[in-house]
Amino acid sequence: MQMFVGGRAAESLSGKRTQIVNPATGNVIDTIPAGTADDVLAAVDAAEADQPKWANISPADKSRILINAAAQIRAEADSLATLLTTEQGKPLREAKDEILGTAHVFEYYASMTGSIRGNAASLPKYGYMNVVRKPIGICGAIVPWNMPAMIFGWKAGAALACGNAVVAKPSDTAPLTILRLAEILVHAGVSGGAMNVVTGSGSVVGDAVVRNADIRHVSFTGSVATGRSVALAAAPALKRLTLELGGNDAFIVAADADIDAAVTGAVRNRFYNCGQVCTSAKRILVDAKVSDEFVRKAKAAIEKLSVGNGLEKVNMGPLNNSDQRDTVASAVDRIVDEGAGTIVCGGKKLEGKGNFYAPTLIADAAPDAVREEIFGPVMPVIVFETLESAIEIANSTPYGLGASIWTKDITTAYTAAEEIRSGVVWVNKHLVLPPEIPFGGTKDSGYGRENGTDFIYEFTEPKSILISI
Ligand code: TXE
Repeated sequence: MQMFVGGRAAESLSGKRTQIVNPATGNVIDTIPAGTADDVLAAVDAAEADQPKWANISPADKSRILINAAAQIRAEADSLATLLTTEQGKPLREAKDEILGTAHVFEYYASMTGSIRGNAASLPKYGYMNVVRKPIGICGAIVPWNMPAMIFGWKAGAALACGNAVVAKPSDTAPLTILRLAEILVHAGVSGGAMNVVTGSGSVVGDAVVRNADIRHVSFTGSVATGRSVALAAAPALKRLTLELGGNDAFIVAADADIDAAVTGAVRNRFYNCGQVCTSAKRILVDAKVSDEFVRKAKAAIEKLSVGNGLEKVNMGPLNNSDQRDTVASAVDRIVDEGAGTIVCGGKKLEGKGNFYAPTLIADAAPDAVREEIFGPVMPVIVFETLESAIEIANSTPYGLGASIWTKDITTAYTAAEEIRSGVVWVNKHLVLPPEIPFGGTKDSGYGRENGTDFIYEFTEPKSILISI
């Protein structure tokens, strides 16, 4: 595939290309341009030229364009899902959910174009004050490989709804679906230069997006380490940032919970997308009174999960890249070496081509051994004695993205929701994130919010106008 500059397919000025590999087979499925800082400059020029045109389209017309793009995404859902599975690894059913979810994201933003508004007041002695929300101009969108279509939708949908141009930088292991989505947006009517996708590495293209002074806002989803370097690199240009940097969500099962529902929820969440979701249930905290039952039922459910090429009927695909599989394997090996948990099932790479790792259950995990996020198919179960200690363990990591409490008791639910320091708390659910819900974290999980109505504060800037009398 080619990249996408000024509404047109383009080669990199470098003339070089990078291979995209199917994580289930190790086969090369396509190549993409290895972009450079000059390609980012070309995208910024195109964005600068067309952003005012896009901003001046009426809210109703913007809405129609985003709705038409969503309709096209729905019409192509099967082929987009196949493309996503082939580059990312997730089972086809999950890929289709993500594509349809992405269509919904654009429908959501289509519904918001007429609601990008500030406020007004009559100020005696001074006149009428109007605060209008203006587009920022050009927004950078740095997207990871785990949910590429959906996360691109969050960033591009919000930026476009507010009248901005977008320069997107997909991950170099899952860029293809995003390239097709960008093409769909332009065909639907987004002004060409308002939609750019520059492919290439994070250290070259990503860095150039972050440092470019004409890109006034960057929304970044990725690791804490890269998020920190993005914040430092953005500082000289005094650029606004929205940072979503992963999490280590606690999934707390109280003794009074519906254990079967909790087991189903935990297994579904933890192994969804091969465990590679920022807000998946990464640490399962279970009350000692029900922990044996929980582990026994979870083991039975996990052993039923089929693992294989996402294009076949499987419950779980491979990890997206071999580095990620190595990182997961060494995290599990370390827990075993330290005697900080007992492997109940899994705990090893699977033989053959592809980045497969067995769905893994670790019982009696020591809280300190799983302080760092394990971004893969590993479910550590931590046993707790009191709700207070569960909340303390939940809060004991550097992250603060999501958490859930499973209980039938309103006081338990309320206490956990109040005291867990995270951007989202679910009660008897986990990982439910339609675009209507504001999403983002606290502590090392980053700052700023995507979606909900909070996106307006991230993707516009206020202008106060006083009309004197
Ligand atoms: O992330 P990176 P990686 C976590 C997860 C995973 C780890 C590493 O724990 O194991 O991060 O994954 C671009 N300037 N998450 O290495 O490096 C990069 O090209 C600008 C959690 O893939 O953060 C890609 O597009 N951009 C997470 C994006 O940043 C740069 C999702 C993310 O890459 C850059 C993914 C730079 N200097 C991983 N360097 C979540 N929050 O859900 C890289 N990039």
